[in-house]
Amino acid sequence: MVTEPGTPQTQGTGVVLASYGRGALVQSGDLTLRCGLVGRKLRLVCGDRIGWQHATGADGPSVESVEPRLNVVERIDARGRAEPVAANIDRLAIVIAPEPSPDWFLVDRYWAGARHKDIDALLIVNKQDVGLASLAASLAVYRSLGLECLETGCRGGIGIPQLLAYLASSVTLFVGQSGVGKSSLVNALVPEAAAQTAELTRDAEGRHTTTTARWYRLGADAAIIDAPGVRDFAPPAHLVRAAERGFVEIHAVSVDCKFNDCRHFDEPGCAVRAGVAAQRIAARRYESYRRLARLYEDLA
Ligand SMILES: Nc1nc2c(ncn2[C@@H]2O[C@H](COP(=O)(O)OP(=O)(O)OP(=O)(O)O)[C@@H](O)[C@H]2O)c(=O)[nH]1
Ligand SMILES: [Mg+2]
Ligand SMILES: [Zn+2]
Repeated sequence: MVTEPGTPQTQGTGVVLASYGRGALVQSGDLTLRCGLVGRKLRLVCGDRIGWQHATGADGPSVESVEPRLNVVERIDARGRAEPVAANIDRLAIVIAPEPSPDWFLVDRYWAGARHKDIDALLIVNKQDVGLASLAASLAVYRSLGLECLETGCRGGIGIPQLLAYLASSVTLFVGQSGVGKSSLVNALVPEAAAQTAELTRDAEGRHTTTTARWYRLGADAAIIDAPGVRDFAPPAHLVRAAERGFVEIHAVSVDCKFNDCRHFDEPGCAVRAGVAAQRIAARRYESYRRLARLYEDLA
């Protein structure tokens, strides 16, 4: 694009920092623009790559086009409908903490969702200053399954340089229960972020909280997206097989099940249940698998 010296830039490309109903906050080079949308069909989500234009006589810049998405991470709302959270993600960082105590089923669902979309996953274990002893046994299971686990503490900056190095050259979406410290981590990683943490925004009941996904640039070619504490998150496909694929250890032994279409519930000759009985597969992970598989059956 060519702009004459002195004239304001009238068009360009950029990334959606945050999406609102009929508008979006866009980063285009060094410009941060509040854009309207052209056309009624355009639906944007945080992380979208877009083209914008400021037409002569128009009130302000508008988003004109969206590049095809590499992927989109969705949550399932109360009515079972998929709602996009963010697009063009390289990695899902699942954040947990000793307080609020982890919902391991939710962790399993996030990880299964990432696997399903071929997105890298990372477990961030925050609030190290509070003490992580209560989580050690569960973390050992995830580490043995090959899930990277990094320990951090926003109080005292523990593990922040290591996390920063890990997140280089990629776009990472932070997810996890409300109050685990996602926004606090974003502020520790990107000092100018001013992400809204519990101290800054309190809802009617005096709690926190982040309400929309927000993109933050992390050096030249990396970014992190702070998402609201998503209580309900599900991988996309409504298939039992999809649930299975999300669990590395279950998927690995399923080839030895007697039936090809074994759901690993109560079928005879099931290698997965044999693995659980022999404690090669953690019973709690198997329970997560069953809950997710049943959820898929209910949605189908
Ligand atoms: N002790 C301790 N407290 C922390 C740490 N990180 C965050 N907190 C506190 O945990 C509370 C919640 O932090 P937030 O960053 O708002 O949590 P969040 O995950 O963004 O929450 P939602 O936006 O509601 O999803 C705040 O009171 C933080 O100060 C930490 O490493 N140690
Ligand atoms: Mg937050
Ligand atoms: Zn089976």
